[in-house]
Amino acid sequence: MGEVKLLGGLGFSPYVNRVEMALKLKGVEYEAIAEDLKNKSPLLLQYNPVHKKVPVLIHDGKGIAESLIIVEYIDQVWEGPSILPKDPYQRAMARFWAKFIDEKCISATWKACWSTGEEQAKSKDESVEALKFLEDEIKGKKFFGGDNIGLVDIAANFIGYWLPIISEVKGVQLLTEEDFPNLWRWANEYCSDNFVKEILPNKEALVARFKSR
Ligand SMILES: N[C@@H](CCC(=O)N[C@@H](CS)C(=O)NCC(=O)O)C(=O)O
Repeated sequence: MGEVKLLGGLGFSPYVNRVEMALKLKGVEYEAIAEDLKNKSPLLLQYNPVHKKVPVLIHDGKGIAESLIIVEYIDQVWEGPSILPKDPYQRAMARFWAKFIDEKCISATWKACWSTGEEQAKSKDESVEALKFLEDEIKGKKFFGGDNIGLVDIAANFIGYWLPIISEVKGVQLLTEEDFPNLWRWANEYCSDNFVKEILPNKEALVARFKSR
């Protein structure tokens, strides 16, 4: 198995949560290393000099950055439940939706919560447009990965857990049961999973953090 360390593993980050979830699913033991993003450690700068962001996985002294790439690495290196589908087409589709979530959903919904005025209105429209695609994609399925949690579920953890909390703190209505019943059901299903519950940050702590921003 080798020595596994997760940089950023003791903070609040939906991206770090993705890696924690993949490690949990595979049953990989690891050391979580805290990172102060306001005063980045020499270890972070050494292992992720390009982006200087967490998460970074350090496996036997080799560093891997970017959460989705780390999740794929974990899936390939360790035995256990598959995170990506084996079928090449389904695999490509999973990557497509994970990329879509990163590029279209997270930034738009984040901006919709934290901006004001015209920028907020524009981001809200973009968020609704993007979330509608996910609403269609999850229809009739328990998880994006089918019966089990897969890459897209892990990628979408921000939508399932963090977004409803931030929306509540900021009083912005985005992912409502009325507008997105399938996505709403998925979010509840995902957050009720035993592994997911173990890695998600405590809600009260997250609320306090966002209130103090
Ligand atoms: N695309 C990256 C995003 C990671 C990211 O944005 N991490 C944040 C913490 S949530 C970070 O390290 N921010 C520090 C900075 O931007 O300087 C990934 O998927 O890993």
